[in-house]
Amino acid sequence: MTVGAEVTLHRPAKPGRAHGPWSVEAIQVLLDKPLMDLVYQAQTVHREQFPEGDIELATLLSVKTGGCPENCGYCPQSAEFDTGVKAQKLMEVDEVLRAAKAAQDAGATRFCMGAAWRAPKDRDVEKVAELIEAVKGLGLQTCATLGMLEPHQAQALKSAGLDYYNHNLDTAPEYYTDVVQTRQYQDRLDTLAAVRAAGINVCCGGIVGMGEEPVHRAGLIAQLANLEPYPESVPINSLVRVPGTPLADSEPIDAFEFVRMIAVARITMPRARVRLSAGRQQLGEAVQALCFMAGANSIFYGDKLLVTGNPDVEADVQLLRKLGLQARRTQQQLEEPCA
Ligand code: SAM
Ligand code: DTB
Ligand code: SF4
Repeated sequence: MTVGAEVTLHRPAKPGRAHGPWSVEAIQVLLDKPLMDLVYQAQTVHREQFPEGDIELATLLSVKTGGCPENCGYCPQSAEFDTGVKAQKLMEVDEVLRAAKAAQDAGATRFCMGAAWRAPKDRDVEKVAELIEAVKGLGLQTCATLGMLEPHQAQALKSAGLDYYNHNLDTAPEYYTDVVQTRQYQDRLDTLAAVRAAGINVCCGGIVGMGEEPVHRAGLIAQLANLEPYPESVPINSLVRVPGTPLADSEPIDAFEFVRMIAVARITMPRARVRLSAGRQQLGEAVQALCFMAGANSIFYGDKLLVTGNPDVEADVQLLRKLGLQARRTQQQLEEPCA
């Protein structure tokens, strides 16, 4: 079932070593493969790189909601769009800690704090540093997504114990200005460089289903896979179409096209946690199973993403059980004697 002449696209991974460069054309060749061949190739890479086969459960919390000055066309938190999201100020440490503890009790190992900022001020970073220290103290991995960062701000977050910084490239450079006009692609790359230089793990991915062409999906993967080194975490989001946002009426992409994006992310970034991210409510269980087959090994876990819904915790626990998949455990959990 293989297509024509096989291009040598899968290079065996050496953890910690950068891959690439990947051309957009080579990625398009992968995306266009017969689905079963592509998923088989991705699953082969996945098994080589993640023999334990576990699924990371990461819980999101919007610690500062709405009123954002940016105009990202997909986002319900932009002040420019009438989406019904009420702006709220930064949450207090004890409230965040309660949410983090509940997430941990439910089985999450990573806790991601999101803020609807274009770029935090230094005093915002100081407050988020307190949140990070508190959450880290529980034994959870910490992740934050706060908008654009200056190098000294990234350093401050690293000193507070931040494990991951999420900052998405969202789409290909050629399609970016169709989606966001208040910042440039290069701004995103600059923040990613500051995060990397501070020694924080990079979580960077994108969104599909925003009206982009297939070449833009290939272009996004090329950008991600050619980062030196490629991100440790790669969220692939399916657009959550929120009424009031400019992209609310986008044509949803075919579910198999979404699976293809997961597979190609796995093949081109073999050691990354590929995150089956926003949009799972619309995907259904069978497509999610196919995404795990294609190499996804992280999900957002909890009844809410930032401001929109996510599958119920109970439904996710059942899904993993039905598929015979284990949730990732922390070092601490692995060391605990079985009850
Ligand atoms: N303000 C920060 C920023 O833009 O980097 C952090 C929060 S922002 C909500 C985090 C990411 O969520 C965005 O980069 C985008 O990729 C994703 N996102 C936002 N709205 C979405 C939607 N409706 N559907 C899918 N993903 C979305
Ligand atoms: C990511 O790539 N997806 C998450 C997380 N990183 C921060 C956010 C998804 C947001 C979906 C719409 C919402 O609830 O605001
Ligand atoms: Fe603001 Fe981030 Fe939403 Fe863009 S994605 S409007 S920067 S919160």
